[in-house]
Amino acid sequence: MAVLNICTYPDPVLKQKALPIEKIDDALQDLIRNMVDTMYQAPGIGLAANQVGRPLRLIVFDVTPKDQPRNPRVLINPEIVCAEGSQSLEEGCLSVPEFYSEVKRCSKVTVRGLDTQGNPVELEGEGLLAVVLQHEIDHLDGILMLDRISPLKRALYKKRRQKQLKSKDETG
Ligand code: GNR
Ligand code: NI
Repeated sequence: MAVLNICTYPDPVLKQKALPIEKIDDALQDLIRNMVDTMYQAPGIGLAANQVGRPLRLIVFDVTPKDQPRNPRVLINPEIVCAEGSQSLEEGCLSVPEFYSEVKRCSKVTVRGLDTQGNPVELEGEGLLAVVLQHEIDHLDGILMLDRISPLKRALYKKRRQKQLKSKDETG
């Protein structure tokens, strides 16, 4: 089991558009396992490859309630093929430390991609699952939840984060 380092704002890898995966090889299976371990250890309910410094189109997620058995899900080259309705849910992001905000998103999405064996899969999600799928696929396009809130809230967070990083730097 290996836990990877999670990149945080303003790491430039978070703004990169991730490239499609062309080969599902052992190195990729390794990355997938490590991303799943990293997600559970964080703990988080989703993780995109950009967040661990690999700009590849790969996401893992698990929205199962804590009192139920884990069900790690993996999507390679995920694409939203259908989106409808709207909902606002409070979100957090492992790459945006100490920030929570409601984000308005579609309430129902259909996503297509490949599973770990390269088989095509289609997944429909509502509620929290729909949110996580949109949040993770945003990461693959270099978009953070910060880009989906009001400019004022964003500016306030950026200022707070800069101070936080500066004080960390000073104290070592
Ligand atoms: O762990 C996470 N929780 C979460 C809660 C509400 C909406 C989205 C998320 S995703 C987040 C993990 C993360 O940063 N994934 O990219
Ligand atoms: Ni995130």
